Amino acid sequence: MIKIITVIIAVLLIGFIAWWFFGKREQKEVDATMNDNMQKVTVTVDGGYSPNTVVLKKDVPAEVIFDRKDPSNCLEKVVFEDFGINQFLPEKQKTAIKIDTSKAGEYNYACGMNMFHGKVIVK
Ligand SMILES: [Cu+2]
Repeated sequence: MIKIITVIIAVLLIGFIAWWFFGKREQKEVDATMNDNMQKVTVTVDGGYSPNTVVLKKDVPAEVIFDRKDPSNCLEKVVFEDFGINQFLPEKQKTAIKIDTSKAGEYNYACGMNMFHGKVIVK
């Protein structure tokens, strides 16, 4: 009987963890807006990245502005491996990061510990 209860609890726990990591984060795509011949889009950093995916136009200078509201040092850095960017984001501030839009593609980024992920799509 104890074994069955243990198994049930383990399954519930695994289900909860899976939901926490994969289910909760909404996956919405947002297009950048044009402003002075530049496209800009703001990503709120608060328990993850929102919106999770931003879409940029190819060959138009672009900035992704990270608005860090989260106090945890987990999200204090944003890393774009493809661009060699490892940028510190001061808390309660907006940090603009220039993105190279010369090549179409999907570029993933993550927090410094590779726990939270977001994506920039250039097309
Ligand atoms: Cu982290």
